[in-house]
Amino acid sequence: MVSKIKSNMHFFLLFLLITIFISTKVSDFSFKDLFDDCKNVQFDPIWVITNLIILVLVATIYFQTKDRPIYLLNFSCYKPDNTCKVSKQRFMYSCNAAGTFTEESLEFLRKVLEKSGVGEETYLPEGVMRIPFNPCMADARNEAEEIIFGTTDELFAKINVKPNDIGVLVVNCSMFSPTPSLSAMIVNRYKLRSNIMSYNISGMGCSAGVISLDLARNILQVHKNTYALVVSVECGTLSSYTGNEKSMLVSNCLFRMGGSAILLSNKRSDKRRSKYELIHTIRTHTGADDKSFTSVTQKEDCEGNLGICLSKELMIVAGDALKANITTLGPLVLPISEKILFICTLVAKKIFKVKKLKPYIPDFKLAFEHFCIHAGGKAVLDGVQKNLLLTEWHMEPSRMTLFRFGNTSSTSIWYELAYTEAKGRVKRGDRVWQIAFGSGFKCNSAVWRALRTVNPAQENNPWIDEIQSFPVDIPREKCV
Ligand SMILES: *[C@@H]1O[C@H](CO)[C@@H](O)[C@H](O)[C@H]1NC(C)=O
Ligand SMILES: *[C@@H]1O[C@H](CO)[C@@H](O)[C@H](O)[C@H]1NC(C)=O
Ligand SMILES: *[C@@H]1O[C@H](CO)[C@@H](O)[C@H](O)[C@H]1NC(C)=O
Ligand SMILES: *[C@@H]1O[C@H](CO)[C@@H](O)[C@H](O)[C@H]1NC(C)=O
Ligand SMILES: CC(=O)N[C@H]1CO[C@H](CO)[C@@H](O)[C@@H]1O
Repeated sequence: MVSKIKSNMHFFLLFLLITIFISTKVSDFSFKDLFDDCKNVQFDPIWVITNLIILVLVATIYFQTKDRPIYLLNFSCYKPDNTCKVSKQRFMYSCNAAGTFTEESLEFLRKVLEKSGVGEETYLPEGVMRIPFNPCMADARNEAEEIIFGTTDELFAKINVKPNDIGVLVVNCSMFSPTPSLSAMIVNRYKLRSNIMSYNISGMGCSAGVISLDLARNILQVHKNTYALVVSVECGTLSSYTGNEKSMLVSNCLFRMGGSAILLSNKRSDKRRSKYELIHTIRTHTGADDKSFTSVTQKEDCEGNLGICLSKELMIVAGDALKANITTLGPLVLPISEKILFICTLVAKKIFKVKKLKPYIPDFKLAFEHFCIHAGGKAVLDGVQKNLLLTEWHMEPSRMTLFRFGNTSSTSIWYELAYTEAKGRVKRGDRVWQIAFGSGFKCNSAVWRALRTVNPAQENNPWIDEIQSFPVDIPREKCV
């Protein structure tokens, strides 16, 4: 209803202006007359005032119901300390030393690692790498603190906003929810104000980054003139698996530590100093389907070791969720020519029963310049590339993020955006599509428009020091 009123409002405003114009008694229309008339029209003051009041009223309603623009001021990604670096060799060494894995499992781990697209310089928390292996709550909390404060400190250094101005705080950490919560840790550290609206989301899987974004966006639509701080971290310390079930070993290999913090604003005056504007957030949840629901589960194996189990159907489920949401996103973002082609193919297929015709896959490269796809694993990236017909250039940020930082869960889409910036690819007006997948099964996307050309020389992000050495070649073979 509201959106209908909104879309009609433009016409209504125009209509009103025309009415006012005509009713100022410009009778026989010609430009010369108009000019003369303007000099000596007789305004009826009461009539003019009534019209003005109506105009102001309508304009107010229009601006009140219009969605507030949401700006991203700046964001930061966490770059862990060098002591946390794990090469494949060090990883295997720790697994060996842990003593809980059989020879067969170790061999399996090694194979998965080889083909995973994960490089030699990813990071794991110390709690996981320590020998002997016995992670505890204190380790997890240390890890969380280190990542959260590291990223948030960096973010505050980048932007000129007082912690006291922040009205909304969303913290998303999927596998770890201590008491007092992670959001309370942030409020305490930065002395945020007492009426802050804080949310700690957890257990939402790898797409939580976009979910927390969507939540912040909804809150910012209601509360005027505030800033929202969104922090995503992944704490793997307590969720690493020590059993020998193959389906649960996979995520051990891929998962790495990471964190990101972003600051959103709904003040119109912030447009000048912002990097991106949020255009759409779209969420799909296919959890009603049992196959989707059970595709990623945390459970105990037969020996009672807790771990995350990835089902064989994961890739199919992910493809379906993506397709569903593309169908929604397409009409919002695609240029007219692509929409017409799409409809024509559909009509040919459905009405004229042209059997051989393949469904038309719209060219999303026309709608976006940059793609940030959740780097869950190589198979996920390959699947998306095939579905969306993307080139290697478009996949580069995602593949390099997987290579350099591993599967950093909900934060990977921010490392990818940081890569794109570090490469100097972001130009004013560019559109960016962030796609995140997660357990549940969910596929969520966020669409951004760049408000300025990003100059990598002035940026500070985890890629800057080493960006010259990318892209690297990654062996192309089929894998998990
Ligand atoms: C943030 O989401 C990630 C994704 O987990 C999820 O694992 C993490 O749980 C969420 N964190 C938040 C904040 O929800
Ligand atoms: C948020 O933190 C509180 C404790 O401060 C906890 O009780 C609650 O379960 C947490 N919520 C989530 C979704 O983790
Ligand atoms: C990526 O890491 C998350 C968090 O541990 C995990 O839930 C997810 O299954 C991983 N993705 C893949 C494809 O392994
Ligand atoms: C974001 O932070 C970087 C510092 O890393 C700074 O150079 C840049 O100007 C900031 N961008 C905006 C739009 O404030
Ligand atoms: C098919 C499908 O589930 N599409 C969903 C994608 O996301 C939008 C926005 O949340 C939903 O409205 C659609 O139903």
